[in-house]
Amino acid sequence: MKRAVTIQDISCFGKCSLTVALPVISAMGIETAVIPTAVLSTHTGTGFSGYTFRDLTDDIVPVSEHWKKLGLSFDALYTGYLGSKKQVEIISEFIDDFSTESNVTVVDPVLGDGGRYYAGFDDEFAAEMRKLCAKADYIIPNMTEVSFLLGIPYTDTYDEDYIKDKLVRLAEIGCRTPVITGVNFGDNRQGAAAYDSERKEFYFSLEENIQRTVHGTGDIFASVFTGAVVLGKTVERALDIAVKYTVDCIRATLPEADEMWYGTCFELCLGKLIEYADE
Ligand code: PXL
Repeated sequence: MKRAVTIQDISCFGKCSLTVALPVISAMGIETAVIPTAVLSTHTGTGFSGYTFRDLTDDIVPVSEHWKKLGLSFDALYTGYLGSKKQVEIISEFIDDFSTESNVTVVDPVLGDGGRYYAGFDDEFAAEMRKLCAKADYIIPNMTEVSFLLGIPYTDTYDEDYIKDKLVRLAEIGCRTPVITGVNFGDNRQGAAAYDSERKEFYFSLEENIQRTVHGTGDIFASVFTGAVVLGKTVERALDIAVKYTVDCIRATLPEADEMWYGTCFELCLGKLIEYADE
């Protein structure tokens, strides 16, 4: 059986990070170990204020030391939302310890959305995250995160050449295959783009653009993409599966007015994900 470890926070309510990655990757038939980096009462995005935050940075090294003694190994090391610069440094060491010739490292550099940082993040934190990205085989930023990682202004208006140029610049950070999410060329499509810097090939996967923003779609996309790569899918296929599933989830959330304001109803689509992973 394939085995991944995902390292990110638990937002106890709000459907993101670990409460998405664990069910999604498990549903793809992959054992999913976790290292929770913090426990929050809710996510920090739109809709919530006054959330609690318990930092678990001090637990990461002991977990890692124990796993080293046990001789554990993983087919994927997948990081998401991380709470502090110190935590990024520690996780960077974890990646040094657990990455091998045959496994993959996926870094979702969670920094912000809509041109703005999430609460508590700034340029210094982005610089630390950029160093982590240099160690990854795959990074999965949205356009806001691309702008913070590259130190360029955020824009939501661009063409294919703009995206290709940014993908090449992201690869220059040191990551083999950058993936940009939320790509939309101003028409009725939205999706993701990737660049395999070894093969020098670009891939675009675009589906219907549903004109609603729901929280947690980045985590759904990154989890499915990671699972697909672990299952041995090509970058092109992993991109297609992750885009298709994310769109399914957004579509399934539209009628759920009670939940739409804080999260995405990915649970309603897990059955389809299993089909996509088998194709
Ligand atoms: O969805 C990314 C994410 C993960 N974890 C926490 C967050 C967010 C985005 O807002 O606040 C705690």
